Amino acid sequence: MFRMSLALAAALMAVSVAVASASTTATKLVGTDGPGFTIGLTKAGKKVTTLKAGKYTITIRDKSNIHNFHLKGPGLNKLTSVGYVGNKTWTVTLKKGVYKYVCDPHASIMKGSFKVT
Ligand SMILES: [Cu+2]
Repeated sequence: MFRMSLALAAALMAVSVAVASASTTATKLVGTDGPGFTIGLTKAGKKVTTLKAGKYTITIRDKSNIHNFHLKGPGLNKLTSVGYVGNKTWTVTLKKGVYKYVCDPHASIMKGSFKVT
């Protein structure tokens, strides 16, 4: 009887560990600005239009020293500096609402948005 409950406890623990690690795995996104007058956010190579609320890892590829990547939305306001060129990784928690990304010096033409549900 004792053996059985121990085995059961071990099995339950294994299940809860698996669930915990699955829920903390962040979805990967890629944000790119430059080298031309373009800005975008993709998930597995596709343009992001909607996302589920949760944790995300965003790799920013800032390819130009005249552009930047600025992401704003509920509980979030992150940006690279205009002069910066290179990659940055942001770990963010996206909440329900609309998020917008722009290149600050060219916000009228370099912009995009997506909805988090
Ligand atoms: Cu720009």
